[in-house]
Amino acid sequence: MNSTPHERESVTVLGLGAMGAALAGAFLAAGHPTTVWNRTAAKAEPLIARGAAAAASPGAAVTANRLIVACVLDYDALRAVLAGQEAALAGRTLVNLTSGSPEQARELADWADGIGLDYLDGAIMITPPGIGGADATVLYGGAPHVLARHRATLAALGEPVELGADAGIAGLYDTALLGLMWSALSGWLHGVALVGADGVRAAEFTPVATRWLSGAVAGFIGRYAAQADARTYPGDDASLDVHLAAMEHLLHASRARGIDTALPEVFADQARRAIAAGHGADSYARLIEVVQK
Ligand code: FVH
Repeated sequence: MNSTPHERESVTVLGLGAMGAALAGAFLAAGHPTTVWNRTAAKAEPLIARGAAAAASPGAAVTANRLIVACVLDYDALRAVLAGQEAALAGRTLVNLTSGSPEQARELADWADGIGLDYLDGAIMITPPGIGGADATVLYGGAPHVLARHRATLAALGEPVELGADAGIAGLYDTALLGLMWSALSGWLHGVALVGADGVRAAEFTPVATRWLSGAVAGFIGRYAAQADARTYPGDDASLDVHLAAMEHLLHASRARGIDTALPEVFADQARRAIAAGHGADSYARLIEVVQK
């Protein structure tokens, strides 16, 4: 039997920017009674029209529900919102989806612990239009029993991924994954520029690129993860010598087309340094030791 909306856990959302509004909208769509607060009150209106309750102050928002989800600009903004609410927050759960550093998350977790507030720190790995969709994942660090208690509610936002008890771990993964994303996006743009110089449209190149990334390259990463952990790098698939020769082709083709070579120079430089240190027969995973210095 389907549950009625009022059988769902109720939730407060603090912050109704692009992301906070999407979070509140996803809770409403999943049938969770939702109270919202935003510094600029007008941003609550579309959500009120969809059934959200508006809180007139952070204090009213905090006391409305046991579960509070916050998503504001940064940790300074969140601390400003929560200032003076310590007594009201005790005994509740704060799920902070504001981006920040692992250190900021750990500091906030210590503060929460000191006032008797359960705390989860989360990192949203999708943009607002994707919230609640199939590609949405949210990473969480914090006490496992707290995530277990609210998991069904938080699943309305995206697949919850539990990373462990350290409140800083989601922010750490977030920064690492964003670095991976920017590297991949810039690599794709370099490829678009390269083939584009010879008349190939981005839309023609991209299906080939995404097939390569999600299949072969994902497989390489899986193989090299085991090598990086074991600190052994057998170059039995492709040696660094082979990689560097191909990188030189990329540099040559880029220069010949007047394309910026800053990106390929980064990984060619790493490969040259590893080879100069005597590791030319090793796999690409050997470069972890260049990156780690
Ligand atoms: N948008 C995205 O794609 C990314 C995806 C990954 C996670 N991020 C993080 O989410 C946080 C919020 O991002 P956002 O996209 O919602 O940002 P804005 O639309 O700019 O909304 C900012 C909200 O923060 C409020 N705010 C700012 N300063 C204060 C303050 N001093 N006191 C109280 N609230 C404050 C702002 O309020 P207002 O300007 O509407 O009054 C908005 O509610 C962020 O950490 C991303 O990195 C999003």
